[in-house]
Amino acid sequence: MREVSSLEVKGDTCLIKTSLAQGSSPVLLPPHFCALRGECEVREMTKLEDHLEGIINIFHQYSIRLGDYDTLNKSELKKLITKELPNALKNTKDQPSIDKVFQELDADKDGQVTFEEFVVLVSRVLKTAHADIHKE
Ligand SMILES: [Ca+2]
Repeated sequence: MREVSSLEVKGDTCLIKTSLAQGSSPVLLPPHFCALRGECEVREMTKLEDHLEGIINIFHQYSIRLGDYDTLNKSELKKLITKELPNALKNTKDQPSIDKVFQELDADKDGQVTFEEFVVLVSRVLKTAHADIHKE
């Protein structure tokens, strides 16, 4: 069980900090988790759920910077790849490589990478990481 160390309501979102064995990790819960304003129903997240939500949080950290807050343009994708995936992807500082990744991910060719399109990259990185583990 996680122990809740602090609980804060911001607008209609609850910020709940829980204590984990490894340290403290903030968990942002969407409004439907809140039964009443000022009172939150705390649901314990599993490790996998925590990691999955972490992927969404990272996507949002970059998608909110420019233009549409929920999609990545090329410069946001470049920053995300350079800062967050420098070991998983090769040539992350090389513009032609970034252009290629962006084109591959932007399936509907609207010049923006949505979360659904971004998941393709996450899936590719995960599959490569899994294959690499079995090589050793
Ligand atoms: Ca797109």
